[in-house]
Amino acid sequence: MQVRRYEAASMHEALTKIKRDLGRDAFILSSKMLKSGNLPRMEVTAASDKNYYGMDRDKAEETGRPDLDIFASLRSEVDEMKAIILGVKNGELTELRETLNTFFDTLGLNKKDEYGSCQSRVYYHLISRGISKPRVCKLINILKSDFSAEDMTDMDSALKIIRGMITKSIRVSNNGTNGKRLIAFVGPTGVGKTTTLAKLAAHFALDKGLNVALLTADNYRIAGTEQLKVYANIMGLPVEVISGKKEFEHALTRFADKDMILVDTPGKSQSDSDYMEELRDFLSLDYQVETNLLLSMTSSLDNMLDTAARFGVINYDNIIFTKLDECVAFGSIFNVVDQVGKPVAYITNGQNVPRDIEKANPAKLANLIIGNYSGSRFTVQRFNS
Ligand SMILES: Nc1nc2c(ncn2[C@@H]2O[C@H](COP(=O)(O)OP(=O)(O)OP(=O)(O)O)[C@@H](O)[C@H]2O)c(=O)[nH]1
Ligand SMILES: [Mg+2]
Repeated sequence: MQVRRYEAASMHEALTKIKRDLGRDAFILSSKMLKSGNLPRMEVTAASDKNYYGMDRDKAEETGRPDLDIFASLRSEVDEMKAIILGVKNGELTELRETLNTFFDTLGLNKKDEYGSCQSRVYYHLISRGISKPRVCKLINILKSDFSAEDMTDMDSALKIIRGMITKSIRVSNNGTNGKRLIAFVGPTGVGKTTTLAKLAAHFALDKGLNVALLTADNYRIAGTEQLKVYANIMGLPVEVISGKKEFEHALTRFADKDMILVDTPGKSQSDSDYMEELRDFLSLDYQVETNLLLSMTSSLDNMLDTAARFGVINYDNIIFTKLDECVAFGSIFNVVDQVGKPVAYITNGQNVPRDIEKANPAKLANLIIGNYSGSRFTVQRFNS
């Protein structure tokens, strides 16, 4: 096998050179962008199963020169490796060594004692819960700096300390507790905005005895308005469909006597920038609005973070995590709140209206995030009320 390293301005240029030198059967071992200079350059390492004479291995064996071929091929590999090593600048090697050291240190692999191995088990456990690698490293580094090795005699005690750190990092907020009586629900399509609004309407109107009205800005789809009207009729609450800011303001005047007004919004792709602008304009009122962004736990972490960032233009107040009942790992909750820094208002855990909703509780969320771990066994955890 021949291994060769190429530098080129683009992948296309590199592939052309590779095909020319190593033939059509060549394959890519690695590729990376190079930092040096102003123009982007790529480094591509490729290999081919042809020998130095440009023949397939089978053919070389037929011609009776395999030893010579293997020797030539090995020499070529050594030359290529030499070129790669010489190509790495001294500073980069030091940087690489430091990065690897920090990583091994975080994992506890630099220490051969119990403390070290406990750390690595904690690391892998937290990763398995869906907490991102940088956050796991951050948690373990705090753990190491704030607690002595004696405090972390086993995995249970280390996880208990981490559970405490996560509990402290989660802020909560309950709708209406900050004095705002106008509460809006925004988020991507199908996350559970209308269902969650209905659950909270029942809680405020039926359990708390508040005078509640419902508004929906979802006038795009008949089903969107009908769904809320059905819930409003069952609960005996007034509901209005509003199409635009003027109608919104008029409805607010009409509902001036209400203790609480809950506003549903239509789900649309967050990549629709016109929609985000419309929504921002719609919610910029003389009245104070408390806005909840709903994020579904069935979404990937990248999608949740992207949604949270895009809805950032409307400066929402709280996050509501939905569909926890459909999940077994809850690390994303920590990843999102740690990155976004907004309080969590509620979590929802099922389709049943009004039952499947709970106020966010930091200790309970931290328990869910860490998962069940007792002794040396991890058991799959589902959400239980
Ligand atoms: N499993 C589960 N399903 C849920 C939960 N909340 C809502 N759903 C379901 O998710 C689906 C969509 O819910 P909706 O409330 O219509 O979602 P939406 O965000 O209003 O949707 P659009 O208005 O179309 O954007 C429905 O089938 C709900 O029953 C939850 O906590 N768990
Ligand atoms: Mg809806």
